[in-house]
Amino acid sequence: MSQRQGETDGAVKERVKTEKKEPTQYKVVLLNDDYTTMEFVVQVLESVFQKSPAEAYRIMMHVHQNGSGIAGVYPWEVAETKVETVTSLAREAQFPLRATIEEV
Ligand code: TYC
Repeated sequence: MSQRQGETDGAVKERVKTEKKEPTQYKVVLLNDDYTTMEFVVQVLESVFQKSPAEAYRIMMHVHQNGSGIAGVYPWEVAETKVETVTSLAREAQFPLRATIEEV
């Protein structure tokens, strides 16, 4: 064999990344409650999260039945702003609707 040390037929060893990368995207999660109206949640999903009426209704029902659900996935600052907007719209309408941020 005439191969030099460390070489194998021109193959280059690549390090396969297995570490988890820091998330650059965040889920905005809507939380269920007993007082916010379904209609208001659908309106919020349409106006703040740009969902179609059908998708907004589907997400709202998911939250209603499961306790929480993803309204959208965004970079950190966008997610933060969406949560603030939901919170202030809800406060204005006197509903206890809440949204939180989770890592993707
Ligand atoms: N559970 C509410 C009701 O029965 C509806 C609702 C859905 C509230 C989703 C909040 O994030 C929510 N009126």
